[in-house]
Amino acid sequence: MSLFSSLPVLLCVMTVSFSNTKAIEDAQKTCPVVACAIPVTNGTPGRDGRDGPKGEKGEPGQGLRGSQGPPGKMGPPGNIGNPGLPGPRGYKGDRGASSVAEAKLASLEGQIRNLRSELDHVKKLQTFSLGKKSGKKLYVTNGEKMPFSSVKALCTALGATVATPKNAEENKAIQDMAPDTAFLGITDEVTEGQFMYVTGGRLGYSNWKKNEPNNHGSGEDCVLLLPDGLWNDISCSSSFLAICEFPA
Ligand SMILES: [Ca+2]
Ligand SMILES: [Ca+2]
Repeated sequence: MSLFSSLPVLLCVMTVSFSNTKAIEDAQKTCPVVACAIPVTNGTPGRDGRDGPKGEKGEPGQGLRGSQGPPGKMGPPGNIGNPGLPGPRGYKGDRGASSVAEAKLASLEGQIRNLRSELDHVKKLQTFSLGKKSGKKLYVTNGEKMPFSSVKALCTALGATVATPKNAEENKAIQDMAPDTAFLGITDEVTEGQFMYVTGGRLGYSNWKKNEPNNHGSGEDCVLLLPDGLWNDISCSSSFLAICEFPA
């Protein structure tokens, strides 16, 4: 190769050494390609580049749908639901045994009303003929004399109590109806000297005779109503008139 044939290459190298973009472009324009390019053969392919970014999700495929699988296992039972609304009202039933019983009950109630009315009437007659009424009490005697324990048992069996005056008016009422000396429902059997009602409670009224109660002799724990209305403590085992007291 002669010196002249290599001259354009040298000129190009010198031009490029200016390191100026404009100069490079001019040099490329002015330099014949044939003179600037050094003939080379193609190299081997480079390595594969890096994987690109993940693409967008594609459309569902158009392939055939698989057959349906077997049913899954039964799940756990759910919670108990709220009660439902009440059902519609049913038709009226036939007259049953209860209505018959109701009719009998109504009949019995009527009979009870009649009996009460008759009983009230009898009580009024009894009050008039047998006893003396004071306030809300009715005093009745069978005219018999007996120990205090028997008087108490008799009155209890009748649903009554031994006559017990709680004030002067009641004391007078018992005195007026009693044909003889009678036991009162008062004793000091529990504590000597402390007289109490046999139905319970301490005395709220008393009408003792002078020098009584004296707990005379072997002891006197019961109370006697004398014909003059005064009281005297007496032996409970002695026998006196029984008078019972009923609520009117
Ligand atoms: Ca006594
Ligand atoms: Ca006495």
